[in-house]
Amino acid sequence: MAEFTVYGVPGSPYLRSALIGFEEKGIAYRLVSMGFGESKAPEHLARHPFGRIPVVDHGDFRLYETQAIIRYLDDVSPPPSFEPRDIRSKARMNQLVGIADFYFFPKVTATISFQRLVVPMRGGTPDEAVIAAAKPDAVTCVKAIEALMGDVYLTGEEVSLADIMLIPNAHYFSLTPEGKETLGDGKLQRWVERMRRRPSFERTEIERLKAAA
Ligand SMILES: N[C@@H](CCC(=O)N[C@@H](CS)C(=O)NCC(=O)O)C(=O)O
Repeated sequence: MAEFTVYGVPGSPYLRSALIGFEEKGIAYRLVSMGFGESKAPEHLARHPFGRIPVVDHGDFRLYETQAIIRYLDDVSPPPSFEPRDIRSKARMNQLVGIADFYFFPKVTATISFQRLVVPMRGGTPDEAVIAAAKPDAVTCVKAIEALMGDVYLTGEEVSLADIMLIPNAHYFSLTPEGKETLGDGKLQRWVERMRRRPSFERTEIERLKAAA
């Protein structure tokens, strides 16, 4: 198989989902580690017109959008697949992927987790108004996911695309005071702990990615 090159900023949840996809499949990749703000530089806009990460090159084939990347990895590699065979479990997986993409990332990660974890890292003070306004959305996300998820992984006994898309976001949230309060030791928090123990999660830790860059 041609070589995979991944462009992204270590610490980004979407980059981590893509890398977990590689690690779960045991597919080798080379990470081109970018800095904050570099996603809007002309060099990166030539790769991704929306100025986002990750972007993946597989030989001369370029792909962006994390779901598309992980589904491609699934298609070019042998089973087990990231998609459950059962039709309703697959529908549930797609539903949970939608929740991760359209609700959890913009309404929880980009607000609470960003303010609590990223802003202080850059020397700033978290905006408490942004955090307070996002708390009801976070509660809705957690309750909705807990109502839909399976007992082991999100859509059954095996890791699916839904687990891979949600874990970086849910993990960041679990590190914040609001996350600890909302998740408690409930079903979603227990799933976060289960996902954290997987080698794919350990191998994509920000410190490890930075050290390898
Ligand atoms: N829909 C895109 C979203 C990717 C995305 O929002 N990535 C964030 C990092 S987690 C990003 O590129 N942020 C940089 C920016 O907005 O300038 C995907 O699935 O890949």
